Amino acid sequence: MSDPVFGRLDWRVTPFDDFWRNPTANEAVASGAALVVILGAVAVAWFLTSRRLWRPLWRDWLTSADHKKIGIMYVVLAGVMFLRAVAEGFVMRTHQVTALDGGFLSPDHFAQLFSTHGTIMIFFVATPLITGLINFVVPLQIGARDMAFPVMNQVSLGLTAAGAGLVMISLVVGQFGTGGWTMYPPYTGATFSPGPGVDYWIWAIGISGIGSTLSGINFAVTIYKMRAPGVRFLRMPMFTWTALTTAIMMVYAFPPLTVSNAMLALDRYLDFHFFTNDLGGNMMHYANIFWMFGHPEVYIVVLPAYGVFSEISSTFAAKRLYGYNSLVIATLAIAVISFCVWLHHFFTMGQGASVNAAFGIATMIIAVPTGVKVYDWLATLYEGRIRMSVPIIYLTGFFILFVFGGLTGVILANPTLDYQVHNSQFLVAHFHNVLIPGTLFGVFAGIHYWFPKAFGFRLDERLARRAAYLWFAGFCLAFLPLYWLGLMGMPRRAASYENAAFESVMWLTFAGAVIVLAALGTMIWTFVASARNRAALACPIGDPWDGRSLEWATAAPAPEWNFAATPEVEALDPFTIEKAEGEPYQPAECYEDIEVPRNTAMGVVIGGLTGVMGFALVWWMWWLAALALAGVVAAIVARAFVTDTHQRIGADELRQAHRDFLDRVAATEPVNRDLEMTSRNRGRADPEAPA
Ligand SMILES: [Cu+2]
Repeated sequence: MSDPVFGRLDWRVTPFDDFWRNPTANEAVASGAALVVILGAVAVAWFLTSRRLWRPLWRDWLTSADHKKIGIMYVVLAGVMFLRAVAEGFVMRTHQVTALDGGFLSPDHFAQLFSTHGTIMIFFVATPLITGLINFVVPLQIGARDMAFPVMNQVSLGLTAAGAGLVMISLVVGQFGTGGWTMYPPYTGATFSPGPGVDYWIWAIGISGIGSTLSGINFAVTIYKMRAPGVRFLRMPMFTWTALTTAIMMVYAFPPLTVSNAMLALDRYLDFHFFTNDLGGNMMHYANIFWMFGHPEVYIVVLPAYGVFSEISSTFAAKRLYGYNSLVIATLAIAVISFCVWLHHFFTMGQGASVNAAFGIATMIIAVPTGVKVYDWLATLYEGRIRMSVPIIYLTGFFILFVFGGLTGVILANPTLDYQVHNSQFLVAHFHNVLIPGTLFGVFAGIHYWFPKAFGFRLDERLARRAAYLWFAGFCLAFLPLYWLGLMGMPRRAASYENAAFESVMWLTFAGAVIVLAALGTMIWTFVASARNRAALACPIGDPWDGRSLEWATAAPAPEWNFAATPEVEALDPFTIEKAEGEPYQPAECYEDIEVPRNTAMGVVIGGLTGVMGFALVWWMWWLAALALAGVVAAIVARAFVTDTHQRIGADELRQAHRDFLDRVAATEPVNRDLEMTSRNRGRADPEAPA
């Protein structure tokens, strides 16, 4: 029986209590991690208070409905979660070098680590990173002022943050599930996992998954309805194309996740039997529904990275993107095929040879449009005047590593071979080998590329290069040996092993993990050092790389309204054409009054209340959950009565602001690409003739 007020929550659920009673290394790691979360929260609160930053944080960021700020907040949230997930990866590797016949972590703790690591990396790092990039970039690229639904955009962020918050709280109060990031029943049903761990996963994923569905709707409607005059579909920049495709995929892929999640919750809370092995249930249903989300999710996070690679290959080679139409078709083909292959995640679960063969072939077919893309990028770079800037270094690393990851995917797509290596380290090697170069390197390239647009200064090139090389080296050492371990027969997810031959390879991957930490440290230092040196790195005119699409035509950071007057577009690469014709930075013929959304606390309110609701449901505090849910409904109803939602900005103010900007442009010396990395680059590019 649980307590009517506190449910099953009591003082013995913290790791500190376990450490008090049983002070081993395992408990010390758990308590240490919990302490880091608490001290981190205290340090942030102290920092904000001592610098009097609460008010600006609330006014300029948390309540803002500006897509650029929401995009940046998504990336910051993902960055915080990234630190935790990388640290967990490092702890796991440290454990594995000691894991011959044991290891310093308990098997249960190790299982929690790989469950949170995977959950965080997929749902709270990769997904918010690409959501953030799309949020920031797409309205600028299509000449829009904001998203179609700015307040819903804020609510999506709030829901994502609520999910992330629940995963963080699980570190201090109770513990997380041990069923991996996929949380397969029946193991994660109430019989075998009675504690709160799986429930943390259910509510974190359920709440943030709804946020992602809403984001998908928002992006798709924005791209359909908000394009500036002349931005036809086949004039949209490639990043916008991949964003549109990803948005549609989000709308179709996240609901199955919500459904499998809700069914698992019904099994656990109300004793349903969807996924049990008795009373008519069958866990195969879970695998089916979950992977209808799970496989497309890979492409939801990879496609926008492909979009970034398309943008940077043409910008830094100063050439038109080669094979634009084929890239569009390949993007759409990947999106469609990715929904037809989910079954390759359970080849070994007994669905018969012909079904396996069909899904194996469908999986291999994805290599064709992906190959088209790689060739198009190479052809774009071919004979271009390439600048080996940081984004291009990440692109090069991607070329080298991703082809290998893709090829091992084709190997795994063959069911007969999959029978040999499934659930081995080979698989761990494969998916890190596609997701790190494919998604992470793509997002890193995108962050370096658009950073000046977001903050008005460039990142320190020398430090950023060092981080990029360290990422490449660390990745190779940390993950490529896992292929070998898998072929030697080392299973994944196992907390210990008996084969002494694994140990030396584990030391190798541990060295890789150390280099990855160094890469992460260098990356953080790049942000800090660049911010300190921002006067020398400033590029307020907004076009530091001789960019080609609309977002580079506006100031950096872009004004709240993005464009003083709605741009008109006549071709692909409109800004390059304007520069080639010698007429960039022209005053508009007429300026009109515009409306921008007013600040609102909806995102914080809905995010906060759903977070409380999730926490209450995890701990069976039914009254609190009901209260929080009622609060969500009340907030939505109350919002419907607000009529004063927009704020008018007059044409005169826009004309004046634009004129000031154009004066600054005229007073700025244009720099050519040889001087791009010097402090003379103030963001006015001296354009190269377009190829
Ligand atoms: Cu898959």
